[in-house]
Amino acid sequence: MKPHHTHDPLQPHQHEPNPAPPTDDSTITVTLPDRTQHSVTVANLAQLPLTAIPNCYIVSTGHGTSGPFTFGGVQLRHFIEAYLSPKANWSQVEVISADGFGNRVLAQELTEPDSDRPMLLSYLLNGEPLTREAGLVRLIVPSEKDDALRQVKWVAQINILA
Ligand SMILES: Nc1nc2c(c(=O)[nH]1)N[C@H]1C(S)=C(S)[C@@H](COP(=O)(O)O)O[C@H]1N2
Ligand SMILES: [Mo]
Repeated sequence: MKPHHTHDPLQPHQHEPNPAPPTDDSTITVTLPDRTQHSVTVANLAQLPLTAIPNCYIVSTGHGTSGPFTFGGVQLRHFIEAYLSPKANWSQVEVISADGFGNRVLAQELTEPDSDRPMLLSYLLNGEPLTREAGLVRLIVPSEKDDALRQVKWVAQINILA
């Protein structure tokens, strides 16, 4: 068992933001708890219910705050429910970019009942498709207000863990 204080690269405390897409490849692969893999496109995401969240800010400790933005996309929770059977157990999901930056989201973070500002796999910025430059598909965590360490651009892997 790992000691409790082990540094988790998917829960960073600071980070120099990468300004440009890491690759030309925008493929997204979801890995399910049974280890099967499926590729996901923006068109697949667009078939799931759309949630729009206004007044989102990207707060960079290095280069200032941008926004307000309305991000639109599929709730991370709805995405996971679409890929898993209702009885499937899962405990956390890793959302990782091709540049290695990523975030770990615990199942309990997605089930807090009063959240009207849920986490999104966002592909719309102010109603327009998110450009590859801006992330193409970006994890948006509206509850994160002090920095942007969870706002993962260029999502490439979504690993749902049992
Ligand atoms: N894939 C990826 N996402 C990332 C980063 C990164 O380096 N790579 N940097 C994070 C940090 S530290 C910041 S401040 C914001 C910057 O987002 P912006 O380019 O929209 O201002 O992206 C976050 N998401
Ligand atoms: Mo940042």
